Amino acid sequence: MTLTIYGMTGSPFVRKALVVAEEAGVDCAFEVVNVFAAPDWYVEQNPLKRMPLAKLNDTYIPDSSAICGAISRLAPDSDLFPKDAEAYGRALWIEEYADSDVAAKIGLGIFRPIIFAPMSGKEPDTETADKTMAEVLPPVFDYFEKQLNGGLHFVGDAFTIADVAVLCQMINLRHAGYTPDAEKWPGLNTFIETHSARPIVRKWIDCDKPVFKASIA
Ligand SMILES: N[C@@H](CCC(=O)N[C@@H](CS)C(=O)NCC(=O)O)C(=O)O
Repeated sequence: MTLTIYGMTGSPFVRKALVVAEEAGVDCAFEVVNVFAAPDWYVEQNPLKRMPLAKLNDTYIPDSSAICGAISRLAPDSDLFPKDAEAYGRALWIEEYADSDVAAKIGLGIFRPIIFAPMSGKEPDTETADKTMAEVLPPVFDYFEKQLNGGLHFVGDAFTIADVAVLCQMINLRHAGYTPDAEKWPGLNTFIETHSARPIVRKWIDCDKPVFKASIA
C-alpha cells in the first residue's frame, strides 16, 4: 500500500488528512503542490483544483473527507472511526459541519483578511476579523462548547475524525491570532490546547510556521 497526500501546509483540510492518516497508523507521504498554480496532472485528477488530493496505490482521491473515508478502510480498528452507527453518524456530522459552515466562516471572515491580505501587499483587515469573532463565530463556539459537554471529545471518549476536523479549523483561527474567549468557552479552549499538544498534531502545526511566520506560537 502507498498513500501520498498532495497540497500545502497551512490548509486545514490538508492538515486534517495528514493527521488522520498518521493518527490511524497509516504510512503516508506528503508532497507539496501549489494548488494556486496547479499543474495539469493535478487539475486532471481534481477538477475542483482544491487541496488535498491523495494517491492511494494507483487511485487518485480528492477531498479530505473522501481521503479520510479511504483511510478508515485501511485502518478499520482505529478509534478515529467509531464502530457504533450512532457515534459514527455523529462524528461524520461534526466533521461535515467543521469542514463546511465553520471553515467558510473562519476562512472568509478571519483567515483571508488577516493572513491572505498581507500576502498581496495589503494591511491585515483586523476590523473584519474582529467583527467575525464578535458577531459570526459565537454561535459556533456555543454549539461546540455544548457538544463537548465538559469533555475532551465530540463523540464518546476517543479522539475521532470529529475532533480532528474541528481542531484543524481552530488551529487556523489561532494561526490568524484569534482564540475563543476562555471565560466564555472554557471547554473549547481546553479541547484546543489539549489536542494541539498531541505529537502528530504539533508536528504539522510546526510545519505551518514558515507559512505564517507572524502569528504562530
Ligand atoms: N471540502 C474540501 C475543501 C478543500 C478546500 O477548500 N481547500 C482549500 C484550501 S484550505 C483550497 O484548496 N483552496 C484553493 C482554491 O479554492 O483555489 C476538502 O475537504 O478537501
